[in-house]
Amino acid sequence: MTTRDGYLSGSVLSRSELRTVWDTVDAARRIVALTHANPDADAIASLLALTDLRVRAGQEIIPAVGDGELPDTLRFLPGADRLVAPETISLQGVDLLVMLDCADEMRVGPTFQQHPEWFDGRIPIVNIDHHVTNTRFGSVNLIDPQAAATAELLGVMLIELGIQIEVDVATCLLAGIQGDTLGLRTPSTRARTLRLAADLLERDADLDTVVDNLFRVKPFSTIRLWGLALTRAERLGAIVWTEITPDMLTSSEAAAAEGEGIVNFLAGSKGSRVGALLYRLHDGWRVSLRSVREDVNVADLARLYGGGGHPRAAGCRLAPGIEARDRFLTDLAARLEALPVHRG
Ligand SMILES: [Mn+2]
Repeated sequence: MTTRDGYLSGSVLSRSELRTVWDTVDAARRIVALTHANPDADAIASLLALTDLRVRAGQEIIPAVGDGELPDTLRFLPGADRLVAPETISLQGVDLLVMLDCADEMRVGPTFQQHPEWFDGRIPIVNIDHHVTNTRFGSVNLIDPQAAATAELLGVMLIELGIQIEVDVATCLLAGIQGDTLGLRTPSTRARTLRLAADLLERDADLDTVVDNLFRVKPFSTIRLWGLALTRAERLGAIVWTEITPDMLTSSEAAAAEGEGIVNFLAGSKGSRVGALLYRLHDGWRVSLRSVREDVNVADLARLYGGGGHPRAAGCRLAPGIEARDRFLTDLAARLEALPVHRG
């Protein structure tokens, strides 16, 4: 238990607000809980944590992912077998929707397209999220942009309200936090995030399994693909780049998604300002750009080539051919050369 001031000092949250949200959930007879399409660890973990809590409380709860997908890498999460295919859900008797980690209703993807009537206000919606862009679409909203993860927000709520956190819930919440903070390393990781992680460990959260599944364990095909891609890495001015070709995927027996982390690795190359990974596709190139530097905004750069994204992670598409690739890299290198350098 916490002997500090608690999690709410300096927070946008108040205990009465947390109480209102939890009472609303508690009072429901039948809940459908939803999270966004293309779910990440935070989305699934938050959904499964809430589900476990409500099942233990004897409540009926139907958890689903907006596109029905559960990535293989997240099957280790306790309670993953409770997820229901969204197309099988009937709202008969459902008196509350709980939406987790969704900045807006559209983030549930196919479920929103197929069932706009679920979100027209007839069934109250509890909206629990940490995105600064959240549209507050719920009838009850619990939004904390200071939370590094929706799982952090849930954990703060449970501890502040004195609700018992069993080991499976602790493991889920820790996984959500670890996922959204890339292992407690992003700038969104605050003192509260670390304190909560410690509190979850005290409740026997399985850190080893979480870290293994999110960060350490990978198929051998991934290692072979990384080897092929890293062997080809080159520097051009302030860019460190490489490519992934269909041949490389065939010889490593990897899926293209297994190469996603390579570009982050390249971006950490000392003295470089941008990491670039170019996927050769049949109709052109898909480019991922990353920077770890304050003086480079890759979203601005990507927009020059018809793409977009975030300041640290962005992407664009290029026409097919080696010439298009080299023209892009030369142009990008020249633009970086022209960008003022400042440390930080
Ligand atoms: Mn999240």
